[in-house]
Amino acid sequence: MRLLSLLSLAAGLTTAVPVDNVFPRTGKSTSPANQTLSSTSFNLYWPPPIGKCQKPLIRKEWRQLTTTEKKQFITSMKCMATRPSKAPKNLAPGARHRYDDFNSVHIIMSDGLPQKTGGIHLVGFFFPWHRYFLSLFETALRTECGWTFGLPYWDWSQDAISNLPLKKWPVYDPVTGFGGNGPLLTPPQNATYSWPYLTGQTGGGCVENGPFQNWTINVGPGQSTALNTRCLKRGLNPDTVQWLRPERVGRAMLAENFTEFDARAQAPPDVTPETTIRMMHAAGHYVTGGEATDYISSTSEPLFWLHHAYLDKVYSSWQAMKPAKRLSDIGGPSLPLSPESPQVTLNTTLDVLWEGEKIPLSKVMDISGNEHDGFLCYRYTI
Ligand SMILES: [Cu+2]
Repeated sequence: MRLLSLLSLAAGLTTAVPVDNVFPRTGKSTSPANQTLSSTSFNLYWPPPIGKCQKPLIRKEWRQLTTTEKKQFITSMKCMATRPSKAPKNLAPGARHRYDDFNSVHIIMSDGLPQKTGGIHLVGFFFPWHRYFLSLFETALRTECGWTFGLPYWDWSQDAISNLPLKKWPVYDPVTGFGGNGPLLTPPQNATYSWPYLTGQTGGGCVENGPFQNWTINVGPGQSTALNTRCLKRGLNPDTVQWLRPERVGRAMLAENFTEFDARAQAPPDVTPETTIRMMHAAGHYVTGGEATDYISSTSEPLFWLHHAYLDKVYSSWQAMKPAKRLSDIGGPSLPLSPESPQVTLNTTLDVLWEGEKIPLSKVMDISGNEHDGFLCYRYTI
């Protein structure tokens, strides 16, 4: 019965989806004209290097890195927590190292969610803002901490159908991954700004193995950037796996316009705590649990970057299906939980504080930097 309903769901999604295409800027198509999306392996495809992005940085899935590359990446990530902070003391008094700096930008820019007065979540520029933020972190890893590739991504949809228990997921491997769970806390505890809905997490305490066992976070939780030195907490949560299945990704990929895509990937317009947690963006944080469930300082969790890189991969793949339209399609509210607030446009400003220039959103619409006078130049592996 279960299998049957799954198959019928898959059948619904594998219906041929006309993909008008493709890359009018080159006049050549590199993808099949009648591409279809399947629930388990929709074919993501990319333009060849074009225009000014001739040598894109390649962002690979975590499993595609060699063991040596995985170790190098973790070393670079940990290096960020050894380089001295450059953040202005008045804005991030607790920041001690470069990782704290990025965490502080996310914390400060998330401010306003509880009061609905601002922030980078549950707004129409959620995807572009995080895209810009990730590219700056990727640059810092490369220029300050010796990483030589693109930011890796974590395709959790592969894990979600692997039938492996969470502790066996490659990203949680203590030797070749980011390490595993913390001990179970009784009673279970939520991170400061978790939405109220959080059951099922199996840990909650400081991570007990792997490279981030002695990870030191100095800012957060929640909205504070005052000094608060602490460990990284995790509470792996198997209840969230159902919301990370490939069907969820496929459903977002089938969205006709950006606001629909955003509603399927991030949050529906009538968002509530209960609906949010079932969306793949939040579920990809909640599966790791602990600090990752803090909407404001979820950046404390190193897997933040790999999770968001995958979301960005899905977003850019969706754009690549109809680039003529989707590299300019944006919308949604400018204030969180406020559908009546002014709509986001290509001119909406993206602010990353001291980590980079304020830019119009249009500049990050195209990951190959050709449209809207962009500057990004990377692509994802399939
Ligand atoms: Cu965020």
